[in-house]
Amino acid sequence: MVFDLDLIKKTYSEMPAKVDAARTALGRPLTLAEKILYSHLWNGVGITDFERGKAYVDFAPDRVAMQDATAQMALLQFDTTGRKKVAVPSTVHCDHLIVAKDESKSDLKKAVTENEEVYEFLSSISNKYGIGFWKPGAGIIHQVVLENYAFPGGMMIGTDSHTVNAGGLGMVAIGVGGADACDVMAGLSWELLMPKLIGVKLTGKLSGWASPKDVILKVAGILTVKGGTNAIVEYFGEGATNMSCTGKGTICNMGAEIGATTSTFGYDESMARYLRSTGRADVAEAADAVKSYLTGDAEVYANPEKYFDKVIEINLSELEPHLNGPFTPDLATPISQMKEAAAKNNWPTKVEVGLIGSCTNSSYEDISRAVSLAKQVAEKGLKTKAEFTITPGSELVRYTIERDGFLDTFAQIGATVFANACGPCIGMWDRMGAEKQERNTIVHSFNRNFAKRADGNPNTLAFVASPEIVTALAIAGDLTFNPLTDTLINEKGEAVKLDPPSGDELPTRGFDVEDAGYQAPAEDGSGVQINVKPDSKRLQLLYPFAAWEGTDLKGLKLLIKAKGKCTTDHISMAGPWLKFRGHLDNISNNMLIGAQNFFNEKTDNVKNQLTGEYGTVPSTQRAYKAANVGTIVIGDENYGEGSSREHAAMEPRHLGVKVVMVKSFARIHETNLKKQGMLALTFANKEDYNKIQEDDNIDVVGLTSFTPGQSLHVILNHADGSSETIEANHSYNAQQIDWFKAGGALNVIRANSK
Ligand code: MIC
Ligand code: SF4
Repeated sequence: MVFDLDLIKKTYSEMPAKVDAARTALGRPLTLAEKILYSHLWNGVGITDFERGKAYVDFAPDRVAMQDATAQMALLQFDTTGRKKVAVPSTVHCDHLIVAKDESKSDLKKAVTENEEVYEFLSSISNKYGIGFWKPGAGIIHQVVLENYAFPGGMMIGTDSHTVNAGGLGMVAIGVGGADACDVMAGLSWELLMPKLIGVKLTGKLSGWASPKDVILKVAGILTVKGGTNAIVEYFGEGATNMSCTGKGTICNMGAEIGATTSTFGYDESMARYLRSTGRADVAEAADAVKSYLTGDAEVYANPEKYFDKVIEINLSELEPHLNGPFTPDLATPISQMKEAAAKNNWPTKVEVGLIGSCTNSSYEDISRAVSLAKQVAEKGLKTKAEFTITPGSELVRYTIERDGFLDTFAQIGATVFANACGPCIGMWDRMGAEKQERNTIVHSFNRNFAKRADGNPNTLAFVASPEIVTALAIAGDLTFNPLTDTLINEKGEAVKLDPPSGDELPTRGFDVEDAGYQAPAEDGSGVQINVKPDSKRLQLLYPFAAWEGTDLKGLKLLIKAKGKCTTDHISMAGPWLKFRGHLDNISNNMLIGAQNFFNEKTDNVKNQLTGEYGTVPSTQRAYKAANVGTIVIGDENYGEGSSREHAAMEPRHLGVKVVMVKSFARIHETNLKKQGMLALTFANKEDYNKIQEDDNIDVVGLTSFTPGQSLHVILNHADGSSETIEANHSYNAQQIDWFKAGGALNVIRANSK
């Protein structure tokens, strides 16, 4: 469907002049990322060569997207701003709250009943404020956005880290916390640290078993989970133009897994084809008219080293399929090395379940290629060894693949089709037997594989691969099966080889759908009432957080020194907790329960310094809060990696944690902490992490002269009476310091709208 065509046309009519002006001001050719950023500067921001990785810049995104698990908090915040309508086109997508258990129809029905209160709230608040609403069952936010809203050269933000998926259609699309979305919907500018630029040159052409997923699995192996932090990854080269638009989407989607601000591709014929086949020929035509502005300048791509901060080159003709995991998406193993890696690491090699789909990999192309393997099961007399599931990304895709007979073929290999929703990708998988916590292996085509992420079982080892490889491994039931070289023994005892996958980029008969699941908002929503019951367990209206006391923070108790990986899943777990995403006090009961305590290596077990007893993190923090004692959380590298969920920042804020001090932060989480009025600090010397002791009383000094670019000091008062002073860095700019002083960004907006 085409939405907001006028907005797209307006963007294109203004783009040439803005890009030309930027090129002149900077005196050099521009990358695509720069073209999009500079043409979306907030009105009044002068063009200068903003220092990458240093300068904070105000932007004017074209649109906002929110999914149900984060939209609740975003819209509860928006509701307190006093605005009548959203200032930019915005949408809400109901996808995260649907549990995958039996099959799509009954699972969806159950979700609609269980989440009625939340869906009703989201539907009516969307209706009131002019927000497009996609009902449960319509699909996963990023697929629905790609199919309906994304446009080359556009800029959007979304309350989900995989918003970056829209880079597949040439956007700069960035994942943010709800408070950022709230600002943009309220008509304010959106601030971003000017990203560094990483160029990825793709040469050659994919063939055989290799797929776009393998490009990003390889890039993740090269850059690691933090290698893309504060950078935009721009893909270019003949390999990029040779690839489908949805394949580009997959690559951009998983850019979140390397911490990249976003990833993008220049406009090309594959994008035009995708726009036309999804009913947006008008957009393709408008884009064609300004196409040189929708890709990087030729000089840039000819001499990438001169214009990007870092350049990586990948030859697609030589690319091997990869399996990344377990427990982290950057542990990349080329499929030919899996036998060795599995033996060395003692990974269980029996594949229990293969899961395809999700927002990352459920395009028509993905499914048609996977189906070409499923077909071979009957043709070659094989039997599928593992369980197999499909989570389509949208109703448009589901309806079309059903029409084209793909679902029937999958049914023949015993597949279960789950609802068009996140399901197993986000722990909403009611997997039979998971509670036994047995060590086992699964393979999936999703993007994340942190511990407990899929089924809640910490002993499930999840490997991420392309849908094709997942299907082949599910058929073989073996993690070490290499379909490029190995054979399988069929029912007749013959050794057979799987033919490489093949499929269609787009449906030859076009896409089809009966009911896409969209609800347009009321023209005038002023009369719509929003009801939040005071005794609701799922929704709670927000209260403003208290302003900064105006003094240094003295006598903070150490709540937890987290050891090693501490993602947003460790800080605010998803799965069963998703149901409390609209209720700050209830969801706070999961605060940091997944983080490992450095001192006893246990999760959810910390010392209460007031009593000397050990208890859960949330209950210990509540005890400090009741005693009016502030606390500090200490973390390791890339703290807050993963999701955009601002609950990971709001929970500590609500429960009285004052400071989070870590070796390094993931971008979105750091901003979320700042937005909620928390103090987010980093160790100036990373080794100082080792100085923090369990019984420390900690002071943060220098706050009365809190200034951008100037470090603060932290005094560690140890239990033996000694003390040490360490240096703490911060990245607050003047505006962010105002948020801290006011007790949160929302308090600043509210004060300004009075
Ligand atoms: C995820 O993939 O982790 C999620 C669930 O989509 C999150 C959003 C959330 O926590 O609600 C994300 O990536 O931002
Ligand atoms: Fe949903 Fe998973 Fe995609 Fe996040 S990554 S939006 S949980 S399907």
